[in-house]
Amino acid sequence: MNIFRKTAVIIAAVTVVLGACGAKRQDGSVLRTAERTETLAVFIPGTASGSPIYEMLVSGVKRAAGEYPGVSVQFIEGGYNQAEWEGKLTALAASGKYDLIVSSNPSLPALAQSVSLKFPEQRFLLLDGELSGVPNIYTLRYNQREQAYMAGYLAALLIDEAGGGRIGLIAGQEYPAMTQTILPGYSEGAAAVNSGIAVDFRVVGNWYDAAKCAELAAGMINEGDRVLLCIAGGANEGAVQAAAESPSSGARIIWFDTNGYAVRPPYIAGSCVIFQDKAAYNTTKLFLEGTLPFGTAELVGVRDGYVDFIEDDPLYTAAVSAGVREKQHEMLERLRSGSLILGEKP
Ligand code: RBF
Repeated sequence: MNIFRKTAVIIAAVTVVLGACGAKRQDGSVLRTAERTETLAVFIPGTASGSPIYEMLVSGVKRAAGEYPGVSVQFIEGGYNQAEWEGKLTALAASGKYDLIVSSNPSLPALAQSVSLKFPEQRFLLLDGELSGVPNIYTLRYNQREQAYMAGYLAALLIDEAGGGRIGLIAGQEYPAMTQTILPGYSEGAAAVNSGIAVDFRVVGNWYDAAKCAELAAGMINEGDRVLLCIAGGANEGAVQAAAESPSSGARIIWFDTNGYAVRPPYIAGSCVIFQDKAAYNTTKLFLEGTLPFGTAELVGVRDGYVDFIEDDPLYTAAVSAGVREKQHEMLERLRSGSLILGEKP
């Protein structure tokens, strides 16, 4: 090895070792993990408890920040009055206290962009939303066509096994990701099994009212819905209660975002998950290491390890017949291997 190659190898090795210790300062020197002193705000658009997607946001950021002794995180619940969110975000930015505001919601990118007009230095890390080209905002969202397709496929398999019935989807509210991606993905998954199955779509009107959701779900079950996909945050428990109160109907719930089998066995027949805890952890760490690509919008799905269906839970095995599980597994393997490709928009 000549002297130039040797020097290059040594420089590369030193860079790798230093790089592993922490991020670079603007002058090129390296900031070690123990020296990081950022203050982060996690803005929860609603309340954390009961909403799987927000619980994962909180745990992921907590875990990342916990690896840096000097980094502090404040968790702020925005509440359910969506008209107040922009004002609350503006106050956080105006305080000048936070190096980064982390949040999760499809409506957040537009609000953050509006806040940025007054506070262009404020940086945002936004999950479950999309906006590219704004230099202080980074977004990451999930392929929810895949996530919803898995739910629809299972729902239709269960209907076929039961000898008929409708499938339902209960949403907290109507929003573009729901009407343009999740609902069509759910219908598409069901149609792949049986094109004759009708999808009954209903809206609670908020993300917390379990009593209203229970009433809605009971009505749907009475009218012949046998499988309900519930995406209504804290209101979901109402649908679970309605299914549990009508055991003779055979009604089953499909859980979205996290593993929900243990919520009420054996009424939860499927869990179509996004790994938002992992996304929140990884992206917060990238920020703390100085390498989060602000200005970009990422989309992650099954093949990236961020969307999947939980098959290895004994509660799933107990709740669903081997025949249905086998067919669901065969579809999941096609998605995981890439032989079935579902782009984000159906
Ligand atoms: N999902 C929840 O689980 N809880 C919520 O409080 C909640 N609030 C939302 C508010 C708005 C304005 C929008 C557009 C979506 C909300 N979602 C909520 C849905 C969430 O972003 C996501 O689509 C679902 O969790 C499915 O992954």
